[in-house]
Amino acid sequence: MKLYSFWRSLATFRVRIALNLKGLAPDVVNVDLIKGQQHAADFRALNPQMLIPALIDDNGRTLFQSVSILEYLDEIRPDPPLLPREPADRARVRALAMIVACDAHPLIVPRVRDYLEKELKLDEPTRLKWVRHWFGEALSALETHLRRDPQTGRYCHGDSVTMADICLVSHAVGAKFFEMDLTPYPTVARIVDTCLKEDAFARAHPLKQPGAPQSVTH
Ligand SMILES: N[C@@H](CCC(=O)N[C@@H](CS)C(=O)NCC(=O)O)C(=O)O
Repeated sequence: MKLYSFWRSLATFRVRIALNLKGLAPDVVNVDLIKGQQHAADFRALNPQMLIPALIDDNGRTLFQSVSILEYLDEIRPDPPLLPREPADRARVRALAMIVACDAHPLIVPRVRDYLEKELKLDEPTRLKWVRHWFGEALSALETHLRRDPQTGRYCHGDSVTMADICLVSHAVGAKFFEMDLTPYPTVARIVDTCLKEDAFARAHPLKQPGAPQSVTH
């Protein structure tokens, strides 16, 4: 397998966590999003959306979209499972994951921030306000869901890691990159701290990847 990755990419962070949980270690190809390498012709041919992650599987097929890749990895390597067994539980886990992957993350990615800067001419404080707003909206919704639902346990759903935790951690780590305080979201913060103590999460952390700086301030 081959993973197209960049240290800072939160969507790729999700896939790295799942790969670690499943004991898979693909070759890694760096796509430097800061240098704009996602727009290079060869990568565009691979993923017309010009986004990472992309994963080439053992049969040479190119997979894209992080949540789709998480589901794929779970299907080819069911152990440990990333989804619970019961349909309603699976729906809850997917819904928590989608708050991050479908509703929040798309609003803060480089192409959106570039558009705000270069097309709409928004200054940096205004752009930061945008990014923090959308991170906060999702954190607040996640906190409410997690705090009030008795199915929340050590992790987002019971006492096993699921794809909800993977997405939650990617979101919280991204929020920290923009210097957001997680104190108003204590359940989120507790679960994220628990996950990041685990090797599969810790090794996948953006700041542990090749080329990453020591720390990030947006
Ligand atoms: N929904 C996609 C999002 C992929 C995405 O936006 N990836 C970002 C990095 S986290 C990217 O490649 N951005 C490049 C750009 O915005 O130009 C997924 O979950 O895989």
